[in-house]
Amino acid sequence: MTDVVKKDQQGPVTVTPTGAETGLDGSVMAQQGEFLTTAHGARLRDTDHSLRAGPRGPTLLQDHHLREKVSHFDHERIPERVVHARGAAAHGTFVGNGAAGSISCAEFLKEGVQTPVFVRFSTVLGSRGSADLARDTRGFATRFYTRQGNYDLVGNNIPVFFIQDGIKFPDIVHAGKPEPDREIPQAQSAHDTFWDFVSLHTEAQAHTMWNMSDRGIPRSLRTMEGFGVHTFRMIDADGGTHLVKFHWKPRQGVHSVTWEEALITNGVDPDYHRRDLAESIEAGALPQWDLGVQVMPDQDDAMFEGIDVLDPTKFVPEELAPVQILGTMTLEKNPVNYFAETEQVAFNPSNLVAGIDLSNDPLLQARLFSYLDTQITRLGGPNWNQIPINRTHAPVNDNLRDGFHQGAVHTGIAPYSENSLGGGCPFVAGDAEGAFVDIPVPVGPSRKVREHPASFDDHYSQVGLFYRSMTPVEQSHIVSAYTFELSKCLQSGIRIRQLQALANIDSDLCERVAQGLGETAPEADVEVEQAEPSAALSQVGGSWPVAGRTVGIVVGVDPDATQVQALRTVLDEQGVVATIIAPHGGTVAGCTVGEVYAAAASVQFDALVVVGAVPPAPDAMVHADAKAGAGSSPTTDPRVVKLLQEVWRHSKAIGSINGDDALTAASVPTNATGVSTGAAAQVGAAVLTLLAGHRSWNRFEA
Ligand code: HDE
Repeated sequence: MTDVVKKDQQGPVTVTPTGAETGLDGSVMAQQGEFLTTAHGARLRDTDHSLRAGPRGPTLLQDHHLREKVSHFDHERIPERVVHARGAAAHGTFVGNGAAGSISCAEFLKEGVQTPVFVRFSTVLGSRGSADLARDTRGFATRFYTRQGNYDLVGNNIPVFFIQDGIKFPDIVHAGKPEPDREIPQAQSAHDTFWDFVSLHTEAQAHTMWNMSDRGIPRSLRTMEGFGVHTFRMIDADGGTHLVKFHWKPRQGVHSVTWEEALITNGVDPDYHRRDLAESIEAGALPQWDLGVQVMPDQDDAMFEGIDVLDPTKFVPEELAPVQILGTMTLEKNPVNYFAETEQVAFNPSNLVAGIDLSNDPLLQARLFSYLDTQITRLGGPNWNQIPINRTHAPVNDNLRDGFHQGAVHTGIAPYSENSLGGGCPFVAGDAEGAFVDIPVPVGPSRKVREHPASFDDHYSQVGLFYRSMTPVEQSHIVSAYTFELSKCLQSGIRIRQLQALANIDSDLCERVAQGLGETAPEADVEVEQAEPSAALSQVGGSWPVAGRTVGIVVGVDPDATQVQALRTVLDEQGVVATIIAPHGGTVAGCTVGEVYAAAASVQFDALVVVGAVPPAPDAMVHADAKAGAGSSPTTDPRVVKLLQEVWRHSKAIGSINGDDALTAASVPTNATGVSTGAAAQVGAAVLTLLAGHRSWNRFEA
């Protein structure tokens, strides 16, 4: 192979379609030899000219190379995922810590066991080319290539779901996707059909509230929590069963962007999340999550502390069941090829291993059918398990045969059980051989019905709980999000119906949104039992590692090199990624320029430090840029003014090392919260402290 796989990349492990390790280098699965060939290996002399009847004549049907090349190109696209079409993925390793011992016999959770993983993050509503910072739920799907077969934990970054029964999934997705007449809006819930659905189906209010909160616009895929959503069942070595809810806790903390940052990002860098993930892995700032479970007794009524754990619109507050950490996942390598890996990976909640089983959650039950079914169309037949990224690392002997794109060359004549002609092989396995067990749990006396249990009728108590668990600044983001989204609904009936739902959730929330919409806030029309707020839900107030966070250092043509270098050293020591922003490219103050004024966007940075004077550069269009909102100043480049104004509005840390003129030009008070001035050591230390808290939250309330 002539093309190079970069250091930060890794392809699928080379196992055969039936799971046998080949031990071969991944390059055997890629292009071979140095000559251009046809698909069947014949070397080609010319790929620039079609075969024609003379240089000015018609093209001949005989041109096998033209037909093969164009025909293959014609079929390069496969159907995008009907949901979660836009995604980004990475390879990594999960290491169990053994704490699962008393609840699950799953081998990959045992202490020190290392399991390769492939994780795909996604947005739900947008199509494959949509922007990353849509207000939406994020998919968080993890495949564990365990020695007992693939285990797929196909979760989201929000612990509750829109619907209680999988039969409603096509309805919510049809409502959330772009409206079918004009196919707009792309990747957005701010439109009539979405709010029509959620205001009519009030079970959707819980998930909608999470989406309207800062959780709907994550800062990075690295700073998202993950949730299994449904309740699952774990089986211990003695056959005891436990109900669990899965959590992924990001080591970097749970952080979001502001709505204005999301809008700017979608314009200046619609690939922001996938770029951030890939670049952090490339830079060695490896994203990590702890996997944990909330454990609940496996009782016949599936109730825990008054919460119906089979209702996927409900979550269990961590105060009621703490998250017990079972191991840690580190993402270490980027995929080599987006299509082969990130696009073709096919997750399936039915991929289970011994020690983990399902609950009766009716949403989960429908998924067990859907994922298998959808791959048959998306990946063109029943053999999608044989695509390299989907291959298990465990031996496969499944008696499944033939079908489109069969990659295995099966031997023998008896692919049926039981047989005598194949010597009885394959044999069924017992407990000692690690067989998967469908754990026998009581079903209880029942009738065949299309009904939900009465406990599914409470659509509001936890939604109010969530809102009241937020700090004031987070609550005002929620108010703004509802107001924005509902103001985009053309039908007033939908707005009013949603206000009624808000009135049932929280009267303060309802009044504030109603005021923004110019409507009258209705009174609640259902009685809701108030649940205790959960402090664990807020993203404000903690302190997190700063490694991997980004700081822009804005300089003029001739800054004080000692100060710039000193600041860089302080930041580098903590693993913070510093970028020099200068009037021109190349080198300034002995440092490579990362961004020029013309290209730098505030949303790339968690903090900004100005070093020295930053007068308008020769390419500054003072009047035009000023018109775009920057304001003109004889002392400061308008692009820098704009950067500072945005960073100020977004409550990010700002520093000045003899750069006060620029701050003044941007109307940033030098003595305000989250603004530090002085020499490099002092400003660097202050910026690091502010980064650890993510934002200067109280600036929002100012
Ligand atoms: Fe999915 N979902 N889903 N979903 N889902 C798909 O499967 C579906 C649900 C989730 O990165 C599809 O391979 C039904 C809940 C993620 O490849 C499809 C129902 C949760 C991903 C499908 C649900 C999810 C998908 C589309 C209701 C969070 C992306 C392509 C019963 C716990 C996986 C595909 C990836 C993808 C169906 C509900 C998460 C159509 C019918 C709840 C993260 O099969």
